[in-house]
Amino acid sequence: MSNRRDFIQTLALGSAAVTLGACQASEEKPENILDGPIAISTWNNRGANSAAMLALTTGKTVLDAVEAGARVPEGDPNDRSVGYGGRPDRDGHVTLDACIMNSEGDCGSVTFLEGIKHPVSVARLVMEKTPHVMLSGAGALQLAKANGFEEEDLLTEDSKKEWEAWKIKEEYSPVINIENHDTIGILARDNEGNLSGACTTSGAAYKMRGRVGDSPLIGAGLFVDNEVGAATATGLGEAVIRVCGTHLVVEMMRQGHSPQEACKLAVERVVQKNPDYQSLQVGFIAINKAGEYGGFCIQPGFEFIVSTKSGTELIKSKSYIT
Ligand code: SD4
Repeated sequence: MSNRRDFIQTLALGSAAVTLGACQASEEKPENILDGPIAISTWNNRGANSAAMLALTTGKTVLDAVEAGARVPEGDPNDRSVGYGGRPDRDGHVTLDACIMNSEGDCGSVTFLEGIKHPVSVARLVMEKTPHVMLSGAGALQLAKANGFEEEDLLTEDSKKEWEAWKIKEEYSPVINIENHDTIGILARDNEGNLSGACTTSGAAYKMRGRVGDSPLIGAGLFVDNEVGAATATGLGEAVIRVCGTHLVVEMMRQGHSPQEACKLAVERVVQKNPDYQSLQVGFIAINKAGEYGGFCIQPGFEFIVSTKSGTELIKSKSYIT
């Protein structure tokens, strides 16, 4: 709570005049409203927000902004949940999932993609250059290579060593929180209030070969409706898929809830549908057209990062379990 207040004070936005548009029906008091271009990402993806803000403030589109943001952790070998350096499946293969969605409702997605460092850009290719929404595995790789993407080994020495150590016991027990989640979901809003989003991950560490999580699924890991708002998810994909998590968040915003309240309601639905919720993490972040944002998760430990022209703030998410 104080974090949000501080942030709003820091940015001196208390007097910002904002039209609430689709969310005006809400009885809830608007909070966390920001002016101008905004980037918001899951976890401490500061570099991603910087890239997105650079794009938003240098004449690029809001779609360019989320793609540029998502590419930052994809290219970072030290980010063990995304792209190059991501933890492999149980057989030692790095398999990547990503999606992207623009303010017109166009979307593209790749799942089970191997050997390409920037799956979010391949997802954009699917959206812009094919009649489809989703391509998987060999087909996605074929499209990427046909469009000039270079095939490379994405398993770094460090990731390989960790996987070899894991193989001694071969227990699939994903640690529930920040210790091994830093998948990026990124949402952005341009000066005119147009929204886009992207989500990219190497998925759950040491998953079964072929496993696909929520991150590349439109409506689960990411959803954008430019009339209302946008949402993205992180955490245990299976739990997010079961409730069509981000579609649910956006629909809650359509009904008049603030992004904060919508994320909370979606987390409560995850909790209700997953009796083992105490042992798993799911976090949602959301933004609406007015520039209001929010986030909520099951376990303490999830954080998200918000940037405007005036500054960047890492925010500890409120959680269902306190
Ligand atoms: C998945 N949701 O594949 C992803 C994992 C994740 O931070 O978010 N990690 O289930």
